[in-house]
Amino acid sequence: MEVRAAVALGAGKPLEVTTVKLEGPRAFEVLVEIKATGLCHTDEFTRSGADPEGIFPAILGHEGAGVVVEVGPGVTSLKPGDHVIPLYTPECRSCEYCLNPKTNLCQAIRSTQGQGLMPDGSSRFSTLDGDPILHYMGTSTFANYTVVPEIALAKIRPDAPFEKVCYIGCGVTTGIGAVINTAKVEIGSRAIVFGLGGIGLNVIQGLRLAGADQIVGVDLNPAKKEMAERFGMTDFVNPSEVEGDLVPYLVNLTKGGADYTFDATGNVNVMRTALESAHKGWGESIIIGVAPAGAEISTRPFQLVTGRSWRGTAFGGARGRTDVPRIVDWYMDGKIEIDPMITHTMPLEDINKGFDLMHAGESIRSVVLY
Ligand code: NAD
Ligand code: DAO
Ligand code: ZN
Repeated sequence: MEVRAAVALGAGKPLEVTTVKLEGPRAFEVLVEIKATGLCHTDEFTRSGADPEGIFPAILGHEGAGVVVEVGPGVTSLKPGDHVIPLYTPECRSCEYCLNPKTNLCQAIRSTQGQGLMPDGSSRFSTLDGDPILHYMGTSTFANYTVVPEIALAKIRPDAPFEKVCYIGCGVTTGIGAVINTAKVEIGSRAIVFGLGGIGLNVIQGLRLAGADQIVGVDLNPAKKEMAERFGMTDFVNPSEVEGDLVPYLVNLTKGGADYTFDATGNVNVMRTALESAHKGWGESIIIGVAPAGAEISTRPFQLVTGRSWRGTAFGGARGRTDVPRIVDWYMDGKIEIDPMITHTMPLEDINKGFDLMHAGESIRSVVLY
């Protein structure tokens, strides 16, 4: 079939909105009509060429929601008409990783997904001339139809609005999951969140959900303060207004250091500050941000010897087919908020404007509506 897609033709080039060919689903694959997709920094990381593993031409996008149109042979868990959220972290429920409760990093289709291919080693997308176009993160939601492995689709309730719950496909789950699944924050905790963008705001609402007493937000952009307060931030710190070292300032503000700190900037210097402002003896610092290629983190080992720990999280530690439908329920039940974070919507034709808004720091989330 012919579908409309925003194609990343090469590093640093604007996406080209065009018609491409999409082959139907093969065994254990599903054809999904994408109804809405968010624009995340990771798409931009790849589009811009900053991602050393970026491969082109490809159809980016990993924060979508849509409807199953057709299932390939062997698919048992989904049928046409089901509403779904594609998962860049699949959940096969049978690999060594899925069977280990300590991780969500299913490896069942890891190698082909990283090469922009379906699990059988081929692509379903091609140009009208028949030249292959690569998939991206196993999801390729910047197309109005896409083919996704069955194990990379979470079935969600049919009354959830696509244009809101698409954000659960990455940002919401990553932020809230970092708090609930990775840190396992206890009621009454003190926490610091570095970076109050699309991820950090969801860490903040995760902390509110978990019952944290103090939620400190740190951002260089003072315009982020108002929205973060709306989601539960109790204290705002702009590092450019702090005289002297930020670590002792934050340790003092949190009465000895935070129980939990979260990096949602991707800046390795911020990651160090986050670790060192965690409480001596028990503070945990969780890295969410994806640092530039080749970047390294450092601290004095004595920081760890004296009881702080440094951890990381991907997709908020969520097992997508199990956890994503629950998070959709939380949204529908009013336990979490999404609507205020979707600051812009646009048709696929204007997708590059969405990336311009991201660069200008004017959007939290832009969503493409098909
Ligand atoms: P964003 O650009 O919307 O937000 C980043 C925020 O950090 C901005 O508000 C910015 O002003 C602030 N900031 C930048 N430098 C700072 C500094 N030195 N001190 C304080 N604040 C600073 O980005 P986002 O969409 O929220 O993503 C955040 C990070 O999370 C990115 O690195 C992204 O790639 C990563 N990410 C990780 C996962 C995962 O599974 N681990 C998933 C999605 C995104
Ligand atoms: O299993 O080796 C692996 C890769 C897991 C990929 C997890 C990616 C999480 C961070 C990227 C940001 C996603 C938007
Ligand atoms: Zn698995």
